[in-house]
Amino acid sequence: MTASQSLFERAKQLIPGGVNSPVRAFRSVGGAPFFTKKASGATITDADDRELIDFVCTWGPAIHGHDNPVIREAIAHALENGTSFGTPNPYEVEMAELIVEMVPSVEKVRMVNSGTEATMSAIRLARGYTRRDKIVKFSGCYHGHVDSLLIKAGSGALTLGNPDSAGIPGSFAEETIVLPYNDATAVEEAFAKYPEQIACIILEPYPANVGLIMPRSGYLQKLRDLCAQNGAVLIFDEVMTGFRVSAGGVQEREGVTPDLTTLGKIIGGGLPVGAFGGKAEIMDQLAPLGPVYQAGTLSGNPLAMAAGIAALKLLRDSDAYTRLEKMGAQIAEALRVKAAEIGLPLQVPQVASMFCVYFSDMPVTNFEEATASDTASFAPFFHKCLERGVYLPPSAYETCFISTAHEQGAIDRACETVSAALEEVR
Ligand code: HOZ
Repeated sequence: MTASQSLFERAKQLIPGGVNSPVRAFRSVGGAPFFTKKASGATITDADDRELIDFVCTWGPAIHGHDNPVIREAIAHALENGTSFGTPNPYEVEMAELIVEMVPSVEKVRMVNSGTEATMSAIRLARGYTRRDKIVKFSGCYHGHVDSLLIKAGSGALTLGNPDSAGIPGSFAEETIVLPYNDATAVEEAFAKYPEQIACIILEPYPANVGLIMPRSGYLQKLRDLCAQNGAVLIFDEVMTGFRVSAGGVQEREGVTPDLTTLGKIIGGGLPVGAFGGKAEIMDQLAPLGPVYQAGTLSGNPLAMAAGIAALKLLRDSDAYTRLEKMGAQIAEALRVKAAEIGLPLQVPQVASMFCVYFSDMPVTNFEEATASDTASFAPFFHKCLERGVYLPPSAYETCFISTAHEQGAIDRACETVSAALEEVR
């Protein structure tokens, strides 16, 4: 028995499914997960000393690769002064200044501890601000495991076949209107059907938990206009895309300004964090200024803030996005060229350092098309890559991430590997 197998056996006795987050369990690709004992740069090392080029990047946060020396130094420096204070601290102010400087729509921001907390708090704030109950989300968009948002959700919920989780009261679900992504008419109809009842529209502006879907031209601006016309709050969930597709996220790339934005992953530099921010007029509805309650013992934790500040400054003060865009384009092109050469129907959406593969002959524009793709072919592709030392997310519905630490060597090796794997699964 390998060290990973032995750890998994022990874990299964004590931890449900042996994992602390379901998508780690390899359920949809088969086999057992490996356990990671260390990670450095673009590489993770499993409990059996196997080295893998990592395209999961801790599901997004590791944009500078693992164990980046600048981030490690920032954490070590903060650690000298303590781990948690329960009072305001100077790091929180610097973090807020950086987020406001870099994310176009954010005038004020509050730190939380995860992306789930950020989206949960943002929809409460939208409801409190508008004094309305209904919310609109899109099928396949995943916003963490928030009750009202775990309906037609993506990510692990979809991977495991539970896009509508058990345990959500019917009365909660009734307040969530689920619409198809990329269909502006459906949104117009919802506003007509529920006049002055919709508090907010929340969406991943580039849905990245059902593969990776790009918005149709003009779609995001149309949502912006419809929210303005109908007095609803537009929330961009940029937990995955924030600081990933550009310094200012999708809103900067697309030139569309939401009212609120949720953030996470990269802003923690690898430590647990989340944030939500936006228009001061809305944010000032939060306690202690306003009537919308939201709190957290570890919010603004000094270690997480120090790590996140270092990560954001590295992005702001370098050519990281140019390099990431180039690496993303190279690997997507390698996949497309190989698929064309062997006559395999394959779609490879890619934006900056995010990409995915759909085994499909049609471009994928929404949840229905994503789930209609040949997801069964993903499992052998995943395992062929893993056998050759390339770790992709263990689900057809997750997005691959590249870090600045990948460099040319790792990308060249990965291009060869994914091409060889495609040939074998054809
Ligand atoms: N947002 C991540 C999935 N796309 C979270 C990973 C997890 O669920 O563990």
